[in-house]
This record gives sequence, C-alpha cells and structure tokens, in this order.
Amino acid sequence: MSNDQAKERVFRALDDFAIAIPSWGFANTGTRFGKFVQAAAATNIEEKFADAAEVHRLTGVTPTMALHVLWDLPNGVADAPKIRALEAKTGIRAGSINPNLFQEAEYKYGSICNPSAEVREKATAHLLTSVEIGKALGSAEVSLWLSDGSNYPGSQSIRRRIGWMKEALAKTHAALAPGQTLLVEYKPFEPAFYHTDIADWGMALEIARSAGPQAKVLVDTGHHYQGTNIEQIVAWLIELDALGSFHFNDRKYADDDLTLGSIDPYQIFRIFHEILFEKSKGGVFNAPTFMIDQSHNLKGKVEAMVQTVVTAQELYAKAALVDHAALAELQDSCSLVDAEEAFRGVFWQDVRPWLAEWREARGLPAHPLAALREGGYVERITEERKEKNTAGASSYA
Ligand SMILES: [Mn+2]
Repeated sequence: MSNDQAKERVFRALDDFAIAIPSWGFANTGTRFGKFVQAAAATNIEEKFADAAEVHRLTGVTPTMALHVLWDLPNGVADAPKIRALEAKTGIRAGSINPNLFQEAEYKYGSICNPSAEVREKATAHLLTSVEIGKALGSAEVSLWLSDGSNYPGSQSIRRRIGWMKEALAKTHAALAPGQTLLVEYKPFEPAFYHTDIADWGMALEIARSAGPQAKVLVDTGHHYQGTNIEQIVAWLIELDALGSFHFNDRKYADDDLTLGSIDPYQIFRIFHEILFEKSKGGVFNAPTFMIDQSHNLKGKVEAMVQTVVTAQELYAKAALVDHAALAELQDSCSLVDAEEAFRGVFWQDVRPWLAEWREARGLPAHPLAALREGGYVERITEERKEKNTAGASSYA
C-alpha cells in the first residue's frame, strides 16, 4: 500500500468514527475507600452537557452523551424536555439511556433477580421508564448493566434468578420502539463476589436472545478476567450478529476504569481490527456503537475524556491500516511470521501526524489536548464550580 493510499484509508476510517461519552465521567466519583472531590467536576446535568460540548468542540467525534436515569433524569420522562433544551443549547445529543438498578436499598439482594416479586416489579418498572425516556429523547439504546448476584454459595437460586431475569427483560423488550436496542452488559464479579447473574458474554448472549431480536450484547473491555481474549469474543458476537456496543476503558487487575489503551493498546487495536475487517467485506453489518465508560478519580475529567477520545482515534486509525487482502493471503499460506509482522507492523506505525492533518482538514484543533489547555475552559469551570464542589460531595450524580 502506498503512503497516499494508507493516508486515505486513515482519513476514511476517521470520518466514520464516533464515540459516545458518559455523563458520569464528568461528575465527582470515588473509590470504595474515599472520594477525591475535584473543583472542576460537573455538579448538575447542565454542566455535564457543557463539558461534553467542550470535548466535542475539541475532537469533533463525540456528538452524543450517555445518560444515567437516576442521576441525570431523576424525574423520569418528565425530565425529557429539560434534556431536549440542553441538546438544543449545546449541540450534544442524548446517547444511550442507562437504567440504575444498583443504588437503592431495595436492590441489596438484586433488582430483576430479587426473590421479592415486589422488588422485581419496581426494577422492571424502572426499565420500562428507561425505554420511555429513550423514546421521548429519540435515543436508540437502552443500556443495561445488572449488578445482581450473590455472595455466598447456596444463599440464592442461580436457576430461579435466570427465570426472573428473562421475565423482566422480555417485558422490557416488548416495550421497545422499532429501532430501539436493548444492550445487555456483562461483568464477572463486583459488586457480588460469589455469583453474578450476567457474568460473561455467553450469559449475556442468551439473555439478549431470550429477550428478543432488538437485544444485543454490550462488551465492556474492563469486564473480563485476566488474559481473556476479548477480540475473539468480539469476532464471535459479530459472527452471531449479536454485537450491540462497547464500553471502552482499560484495566490491569479488575474493573479499574483506567484510560482506554493505557495498559494494553494492542488489545484495543485487535478489537478494532475485527470490526474493520467485517466492514471491509462490504456486506450487511450491524456495526456496534462505541462508548467510553470511565470515571476518573485523579485525572481531570475533561482532560481525561479528551485524552481517551484521541487515543481511541489513534488505535482505530492504526487498525484501518491493516491490509486485509494481503493478510488473508499470508494467513492462508500459514506464513506465520509474515502474517504477524503485517498485523503488528501497522500497530507500530505512528499515525499521529495524519490525525493532526485530518483534524485541520475538518476545521478542528490539530492537537485537542493542547487546545484544551490553551482555551482556558478548565480554569473557567474550576472557578465557577469550586464552591459547589467543596460544599457538598455527594454520589456519582
Ligand atoms: Mn460498562
């Protein structure tokens, strides 16, 4: 591939790339042991939209922000007009709607898998509200992460909980409008430490399939055991037309919420490769959506978000450089070393100058992080928000 061809591929891939950002990435968060309040953190939904707009102004590829029902729309559908007004004001659209089934005291023993029919009903009603919010906002995705599970062997019936879960999600699926997707996320452990009701992609796939055709699996890159081959899971989900979306972050030990690509950028490259390979075939492909799921305790919120978006673009651009036809030939002839070199060779190619060029050609700052620092946005919001942030440190809301 000539240099011009390579650059053109990178530009085409970048034109096609968008990633959603999470509202909770701008708010104060904490560890299990302490909360480190940042003076510039967003304290309300207006400030979250303002931060999202700043990230989009700098990067041009984050037009949507995922919303958390309990934190961002505490009054349910009644808050939709307020969100609509913020969309109009900031140019940022509502992304996936994220129900919250993990925070309230009733959910101590589970939400839709709780042995209490009353609690299950409350949790299902919340899912239905989330679907209605999605409809009111024209948001295509309702994104379910279920924290349900148990901590002690024998203390809960794994089988009966599967049944309850299927029942609740069938009702939720039945309420979806055409074009809405129910995303089912999985996580091996935490907050439960013995069994989690949706612990891996197989369980998520079965739950999604039993819910209905508009339910798909969401892969959170941080939600796997050490050494899991995530790109293989992605390849299988593509094969099965069951890959709905991603939550990107990185992890070293468990669900660490580290910056995408900070520990293993090659893994994200390999995941992007599977997606770009499928796209290159030119057939029907329900391509997954991309979202960042990170809450930073120590890094500045807006700064971390911009850094993450830029990293995602770099890795996507690298993956776009894989020459699929040439690689297939090397694979078929079992030229192991040459195939691997062709694959990892482009991973090591520095695409950053092309990214800068692409941004300038699209009227964006060539270096978004530098532009953030020069623009004075963080200083301004620090000044505006510092009193509110030191006065009352509350939850992730
Ligand atoms: Mn997630």
